[in-house]
Amino acid sequence: MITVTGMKWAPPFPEGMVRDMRVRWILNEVGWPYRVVLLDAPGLKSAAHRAKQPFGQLPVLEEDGQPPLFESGAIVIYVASRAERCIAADRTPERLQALQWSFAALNTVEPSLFAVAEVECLTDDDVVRQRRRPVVVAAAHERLGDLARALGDRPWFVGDDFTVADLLMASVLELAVRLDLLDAYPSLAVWQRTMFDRPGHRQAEADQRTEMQAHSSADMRLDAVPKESP
Ligand SMILES: N[C@@H](CCC(=O)N[C@@H](CS)C(=O)NCC(=O)O)C(=O)O
Repeated sequence: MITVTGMKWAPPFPEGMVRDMRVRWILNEVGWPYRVVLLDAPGLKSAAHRAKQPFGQLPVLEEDGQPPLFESGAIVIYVASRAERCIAADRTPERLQALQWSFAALNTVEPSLFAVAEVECLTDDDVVRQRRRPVVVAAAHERLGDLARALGDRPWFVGDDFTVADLLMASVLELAVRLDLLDAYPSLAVWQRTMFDRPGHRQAEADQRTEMQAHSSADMRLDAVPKESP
């Protein structure tokens, strides 16, 4: 059985967007059964978890007989490759393009959006925020404009079917949606919504939200006391 590590709770802004979403989504797409183990903050930072994820983060995918795997992009690509679904055939130009666009999502688009999120949500200093905001927003718009042009009105980033490139790009673009940056690119916004309307994503999001709503911010305090099992 496959186990995916999720987080007990997150604030409303990232709820439904925490990165185990990407793993649940690809597993739903390929139809592999899995269970989710939820960690609180002490669990995330524990030595036992760091032995699987050295940075004390999630997601991690565990499977009998395999070493634990971390990095959401690596996990998504691994599942798709092994299932031979949602990724073009091995040793074809389309496979390389699927990897190329996956890295573009995680390494080119996501950091520019994260820079905006950092200024909007994680910066306490108003002066720093006012100074940095126009710079990071302009940089994010440059990336989004380039991306919208690159996709044009095609339904998929690669070939003629849904791939990991679409899954990862749509996942990353959710940050742009929540930061009100994507409305400026109507076709990209519609594309992202279409990807998120896939049943595999809808199920993953509903599951993550349900689990998080059953927990509270107290679970994510580093001094959270482990609860006694009943
Ligand atoms: N590049 C990593 C990033 C993982 C990551 O940032 N995970 C967040 C949740 S979305 C996390 O575990 N945050 C808790 C922390 O960093 O303490 C991946 O894609 O797996």
